[in-house]
Amino acid sequence: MTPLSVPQQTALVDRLAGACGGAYPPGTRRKYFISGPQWAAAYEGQALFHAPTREPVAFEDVIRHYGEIGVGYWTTHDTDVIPAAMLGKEEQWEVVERIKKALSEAGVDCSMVTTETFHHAVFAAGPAAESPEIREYAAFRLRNTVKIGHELGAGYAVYWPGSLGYQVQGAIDEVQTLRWYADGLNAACEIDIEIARKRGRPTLKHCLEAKPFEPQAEILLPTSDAMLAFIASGLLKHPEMVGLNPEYLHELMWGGAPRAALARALLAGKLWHFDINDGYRLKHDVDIAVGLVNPLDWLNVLVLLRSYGYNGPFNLDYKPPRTTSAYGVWKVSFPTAVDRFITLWEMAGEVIADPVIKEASDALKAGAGAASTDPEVVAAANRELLTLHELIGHRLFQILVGQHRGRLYSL
Ligand code: GLT
Ligand code: MN
Ligand code: MN
Repeated sequence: MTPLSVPQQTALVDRLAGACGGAYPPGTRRKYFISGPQWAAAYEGQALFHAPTREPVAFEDVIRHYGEIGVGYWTTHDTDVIPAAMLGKEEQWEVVERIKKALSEAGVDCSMVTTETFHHAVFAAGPAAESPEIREYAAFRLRNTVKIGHELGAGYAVYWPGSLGYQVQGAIDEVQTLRWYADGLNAACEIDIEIARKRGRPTLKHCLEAKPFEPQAEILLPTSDAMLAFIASGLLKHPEMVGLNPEYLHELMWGGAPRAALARALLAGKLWHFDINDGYRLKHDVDIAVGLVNPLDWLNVLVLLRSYGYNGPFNLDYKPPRTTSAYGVWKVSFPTAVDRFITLWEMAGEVIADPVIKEASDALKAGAGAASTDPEVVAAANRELLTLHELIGHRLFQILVGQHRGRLYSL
């Protein structure tokens, strides 16, 4: 092949993206409760060892692009869109008005707001540090985000307490820190109740998001299960207002099974919001797009969520790789992530309706009818039935690669 100039490269990306086929029209994409984060689309590719590879982008552009590709919901941190110095001041409401205008022009709704309690220097020791003025500032930020959320029409608030932890052992009192963290959430819930009453709106759903490592060395609430225990600890004044926003990769990072973590959240009635992405076990938070690493597991996750009627948002908490250009973010990153999600969601419907899987699952549940308490007899009676577990695994693979629809390889 001959070397390609930049305009030729763009044309090639366009042509090959088209050649992939299988893209859903924006109207189809909008039928799903899929949200696009401001921070994901505006990510410039920077990291501890990495300089940015993309230029800054304004929220108006992000919202417009989401609308164009058919992502109907938008999510943001307070400081993604409002500089920290402006928060709580009159000027913040001018920005909020600009956001409302951009959303309405793009036909996009704000579904979730979240408070950044990890980037600014004031949060060096986390949002629940010993110093009362740091905690008072954190509470102000949480309350302020709730106000902005109501103004933008959001239904959810997310909290990622990744800076709630420590670098140096023994330096903080974990019990006290968790109590202080609960005080912050209580402040957010109380102002929410007040505003919701005044505006005649429902209160927000306040969702905790766990990540097992980063940015603190040790994290006080590292998993969704730890958060369920925290919600039930008695420290929250309104535990019924607080649930979970698990992130697929964050459960995988600690070596857990995301599907099992989601099942535990469902059982507790706390699966309210879900960050969708992909990545690797026991590695850092690479935030790869959904389905690019673990498509079979993702299919199974969506079978679980469809089976148990999850109807909350799917938030594209995915960072376009540093190798993708600003053009590629909208040409490739987000549309293809959305389309893989939709495909996997529809395939999950096929799994649920699949006659082979259905008959195998029903048979497993019917058991062998061995009228005995002798384990030898019971095991022998079920011996052939249990082979169906592996057969179900094979059938799921066939559905993933389309063999159930007649895709054949003849050698
Ligand atoms: C940060 C984190 C994400 C969270 C965001 C919400 S912030 O990017 O890594 O997983 O969802 O605060
Ligand atoms: Mn996340
Ligand atoms: Mn992540």
